[in-house]
Amino acid sequence: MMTFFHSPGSCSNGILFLLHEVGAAFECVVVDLRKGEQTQAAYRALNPKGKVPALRLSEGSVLTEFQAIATWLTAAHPEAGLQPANELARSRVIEALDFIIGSVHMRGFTFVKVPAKFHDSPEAQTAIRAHGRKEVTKGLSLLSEHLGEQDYLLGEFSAADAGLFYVLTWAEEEGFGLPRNLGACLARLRARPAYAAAGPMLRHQTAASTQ
Ligand SMILES: N[C@@H](CCC(=O)N[C@@H](CS)C(=O)NCC(=O)O)C(=O)O
Repeated sequence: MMTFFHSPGSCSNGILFLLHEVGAAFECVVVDLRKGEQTQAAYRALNPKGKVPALRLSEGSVLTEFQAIATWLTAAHPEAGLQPANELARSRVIEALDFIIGSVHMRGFTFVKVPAKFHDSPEAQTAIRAHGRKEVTKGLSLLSEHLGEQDYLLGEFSAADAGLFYVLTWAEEEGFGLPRNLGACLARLRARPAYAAAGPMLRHQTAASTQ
């Protein structure tokens, strides 16, 4: 069986959602980022990058990085019907996920949620947070434009929406006003059985940042 290394409320929420979407059999191990468990030797032995998500496959190897895990999950569970139909469709999923994770998360939310990682001074942290908020707002606007009147980012539900799910949740938590269509998309995602199945494992244990 696969083992999923997860921190509730973090970006690994997107992979948890997708694990349920594809109907994967897995056990979940919580990595408490607030306690710094990701930096401890036991976890570093699994994922030297000290990040979640990570997925230990049944054969024992460990897969890291959101896009890689998402791509693998849809390919390994063709019965779920989430495998892109052709190379262009596959590239569209990667294109969307790369923007969500590489830009909206890493160049936006990282600064909003953990400015103290970048500077000790409270003034500098305020400026870093403000910069992050600008980047997130820009990202949400591009995602909204991309979504248009479709139900999901690429029309039908895809792995890209697992990424969209976690950044929209963060946007809500951090008090960003979601454009109407993104708000409707988040409600649609929360109405899917995978959301109910993921349940309390999606929620922060406290309000402390788990970015
Ligand atoms: N590039 C990684 C980013 C993962 C990431 O930033 N994970 C955060 C949680 S949202 C984390 O583990 N942070 C712990 C730390 O930086 O110490 C991916 O795509 O999976």
